[in-house]
Amino acid sequence: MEALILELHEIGAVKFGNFKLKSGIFSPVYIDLRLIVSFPPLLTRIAQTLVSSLPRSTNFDLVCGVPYTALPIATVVSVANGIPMLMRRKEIKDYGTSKAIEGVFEKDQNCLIIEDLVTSGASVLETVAPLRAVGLKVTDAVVLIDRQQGGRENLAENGITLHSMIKLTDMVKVLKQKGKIEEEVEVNLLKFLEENRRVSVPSEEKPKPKPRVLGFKERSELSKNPAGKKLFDIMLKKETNLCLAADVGTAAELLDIAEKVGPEICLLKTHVDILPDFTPDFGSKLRAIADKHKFLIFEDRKFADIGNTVTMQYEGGIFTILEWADIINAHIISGPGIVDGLKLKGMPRGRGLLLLAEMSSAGNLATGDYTAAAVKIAEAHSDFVMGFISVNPASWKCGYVYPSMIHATPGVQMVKGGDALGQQYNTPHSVITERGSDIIIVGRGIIKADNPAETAHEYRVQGWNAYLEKCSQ
Ligand code: 5BU
Repeated sequence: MEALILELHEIGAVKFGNFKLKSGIFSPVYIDLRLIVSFPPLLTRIAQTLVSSLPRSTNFDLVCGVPYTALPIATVVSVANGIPMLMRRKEIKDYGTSKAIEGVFEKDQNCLIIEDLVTSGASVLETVAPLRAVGLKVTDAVVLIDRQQGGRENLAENGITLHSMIKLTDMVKVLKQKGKIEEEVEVNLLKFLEENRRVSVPSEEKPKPKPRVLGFKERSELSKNPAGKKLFDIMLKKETNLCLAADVGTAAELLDIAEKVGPEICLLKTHVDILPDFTPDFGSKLRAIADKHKFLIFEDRKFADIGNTVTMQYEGGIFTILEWADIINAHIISGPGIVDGLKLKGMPRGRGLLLLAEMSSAGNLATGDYTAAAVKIAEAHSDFVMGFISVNPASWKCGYVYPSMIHATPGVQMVKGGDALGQQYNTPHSVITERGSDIIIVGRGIIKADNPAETAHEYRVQGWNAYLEKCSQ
């Protein structure tokens, strides 16, 4: 053991000074065992000694290392002794199998916990909980170094016997004897241990994991709707989450601005019923521009009628929206039949639907239970519903948990404010980061600007940077 202590000191795994520990207390010694992966013979020796130091009566079928530092130790223990290993995920995926424990096991098998260093025992308990939750028995934990600060007692209270190879006091004694540290350091450390005999396990045993922000790439894979997938892919490829609300006076102006702003946007939103010069070839002309600049077309028709009527409104009339719009939207006021109706026509054409879960205008009624109902309907029709018109999805109690859905937000300008008719504006940064949206829909902020293309570029940069910031959090 003496040789091992000296070697750990030699490689710099034991440092003396003033260090803040995970538990929040300051310590005159810091032990960093992450280094041992760089010293294979040492790692092998540690793994061998760990198992041989256990009392014969210790009974286990499996081993599981506490992530991350003890993972290589557990792996070597497993391989050297032919004992199967399990891995506990620190971050549980929200896709795939979403398993907390990886590996093969049977209920009631005994699992030995392997840890590098124990202070309060909190990390060991974080690993024990999911193992016990899947039906495994955990009665013993073995640790390379016990800091003697309550870990043994805290674990015992949870039915776990702690076996340690090296106790901190022994380590300090050896280092002092071998002239590696001054007497003052030893005295200081023993005093510290005396004063911090019991570091309690934080009452919140496990810090609540912050939901990880998935990027558009992962979310594209989750989307079940072809238009949704396409939009995620365009956003990523073009690096833009800007949608232009092209509320201009004529179809000619619309095609003109689409051409100019096209390179900056992922989506162009229309209200075709405001165009006095609309002609049947409008759709194909806009489609050509969309294909050239790689953006999708969203007709903000806000269907609201019963299923049967919307099928006709979608496909027929003079606008023949189904022909040229990749995406449409709908209120849910009439119930889920509206989605069935639109889906009947849109699905075979690979179209997508955004449900109006919220609106941007002051005093609107799309809140609370109404928003929750929209989410429920979307869930039930995720093959056709690709997302929502939303204003503050981060606040949804019903669950902002649908990474497969795209959240597009109108009411966006560079400064917070509103217009004289109830429109309310938030900034691109706030919409994407604080409010949890994906796409900023900007109308007058761009079309009324002196240079719409340049202004669109500014919105694009702000929107995209906010997305990158969100992903890096
Ligand atoms: P603005 O010029 O950026 O205010 O235009 C906003 C656009 O978004 C406009 O076309 C509206 O019809 C559209 N919109 C909205 O403002 N608020 C909503 O809740 C919905 C759509 Br839904």
